[in-house]
Amino acid sequence: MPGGVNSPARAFGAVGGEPVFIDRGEGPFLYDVDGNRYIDYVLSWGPMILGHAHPEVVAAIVQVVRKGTSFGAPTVGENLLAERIISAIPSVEKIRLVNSGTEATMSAIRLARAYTGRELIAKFSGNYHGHVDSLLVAAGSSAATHGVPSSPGVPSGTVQHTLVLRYNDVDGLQTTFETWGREIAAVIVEPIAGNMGCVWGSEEFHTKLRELTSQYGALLIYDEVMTGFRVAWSGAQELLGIKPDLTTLGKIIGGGLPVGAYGGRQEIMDHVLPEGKVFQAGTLSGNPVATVAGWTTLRLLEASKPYPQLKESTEFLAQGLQRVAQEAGIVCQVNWAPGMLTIFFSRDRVNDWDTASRCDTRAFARFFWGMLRRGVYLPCSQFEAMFLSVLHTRELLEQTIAAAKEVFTEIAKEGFS
Ligand code: KE4
Repeated sequence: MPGGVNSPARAFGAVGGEPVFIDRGEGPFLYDVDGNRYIDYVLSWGPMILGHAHPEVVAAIVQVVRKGTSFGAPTVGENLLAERIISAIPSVEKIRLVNSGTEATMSAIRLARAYTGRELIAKFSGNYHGHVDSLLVAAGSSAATHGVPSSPGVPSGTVQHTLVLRYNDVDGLQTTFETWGREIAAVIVEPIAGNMGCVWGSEEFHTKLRELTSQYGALLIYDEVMTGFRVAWSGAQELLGIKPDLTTLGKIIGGGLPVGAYGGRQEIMDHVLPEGKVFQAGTLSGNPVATVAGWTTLRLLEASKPYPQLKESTEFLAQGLQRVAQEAGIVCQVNWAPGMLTIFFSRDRVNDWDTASRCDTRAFARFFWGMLRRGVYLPCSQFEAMFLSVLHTRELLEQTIAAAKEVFTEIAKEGFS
């Protein structure tokens, strides 16, 4: 397998050395094949908000899988998952389940172009929306990590219809729409970015984006693959108070199995085949095993609504990390949202790709390895977010902060600042 991985995000290219091979997960922990235990802040890049191998999720999967894995025919289970997502997110009136976040964003883009009859798409540098050709331009996540923000193999003809704007640049939005507004089919955005590291879109930015897309007849697509059911029950759109036209989802809605989704206003979604003419299909879309894992995860989240606790835990960890870095003489910026955070090795506040890309990635790599050796498993890139589960107890957060204190002290002695 290229690089020994099935997704470049897992390769330790940005931090050096060989990836750890995981044998099993249990709650907030991972255990590698040598039996070492780690506090897991990757959580499969977001899905495992309830922790690994949650007994009720496992039991639901076992019960369903005994009846067969996939039929290629309608099932009750996919309707239950669709209904629960629709009931959770007011802007989503109708939804199509797919197998990944990439399929969700790819389909949402196609739908927006068909619905508006326009071709131009706008995205933001440092935002990552999966490996869709038309969106692999100035992308974040492992595209940025491995220094290929615009990938070989993407024809120039494909990306000539993609405008790349600067995240949080309100004036840039205004200028772009004054010039191109009537030709833009959709703007796709990570409402709280995670793929350049964690960066909030400002209230002014999101308000202006919603105003301009409405004014010029472009669709607003909130890519909540990462933030959906993580930062709040109804996602970042609940925290921001903005109603997008379409929302893309993934990760948590599959509970660790392959599920993505795109949904939104019924009169837009009714253009999707077979209701409408926009083609999109998938052999395993909505399959019984993946949908029951997702449905059970959402049922448990809805029952416990752990978001106040998740916010409090993330704030506690963010403040603790910032404090011990300062005490060790290490300058860094800790950006956080409920359930996710990033330690940026930067002197400047990080609020877009330009500032994120100036981080000291060598310092990050040194910090990463120091924490790994102390049993704390972080995302292997400066341009990713750490994730918390509902099982990351205060005790585990304190252990993490103590480990960080030791590592910051170590790297300060090595000349990092
Ligand atoms: P997937 O195709 O990987 O399921 O989803 C793509 C995607 C779309 N939109 C957002 C906001 C995302 O964060 C992602 C995927 N995120 C990366 C981690 N930042 C997945 C990790 C990986 O690529 O292995």
